[in-house]
Amino acid sequence: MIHTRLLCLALLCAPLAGAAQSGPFLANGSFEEGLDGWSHNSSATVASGDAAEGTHRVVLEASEEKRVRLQTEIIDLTVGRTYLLRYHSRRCTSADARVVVRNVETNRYLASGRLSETAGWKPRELRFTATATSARLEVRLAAAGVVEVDQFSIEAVD
Ligand SMILES: [Ca+2]
Repeated sequence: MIHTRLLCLALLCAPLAGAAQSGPFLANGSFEEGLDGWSHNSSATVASGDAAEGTHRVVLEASEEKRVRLQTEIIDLTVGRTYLLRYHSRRCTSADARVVVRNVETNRYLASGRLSETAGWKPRELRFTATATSARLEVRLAAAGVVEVDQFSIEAVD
């Protein structure tokens, strides 16, 4: 009898757990599929080995004349809900380098974070509250230099 009840509970709970919003909210955040799902200009390249996660990482390089932006869409957000963006970066030599989460319609920043100058991979976290059901994640170099990035992920925190 007890076993039957537990089984019924498990069957009832399983669909609810599956319906919980769990992301991944962005595609190919670790660049294991190259730059699929990301748009970029010519100075974004995928490199193999020594990645923060998996096999691949991305190297961005900006010159004095040419800024660099790598971007992807964050999807399936719930307006008003708070999210945590995690990413890894290293070897940043640009004086103006940022990770930005932007509302595309209003053009406003929802969050902005630094890129790491350390030789080893450094994890960072950015919190943002969704103001639309999608947003844009950008990695921007607005001054000459390079940076390596990998392992972007997003989870809901409330
Ligand atoms: Ca990777």
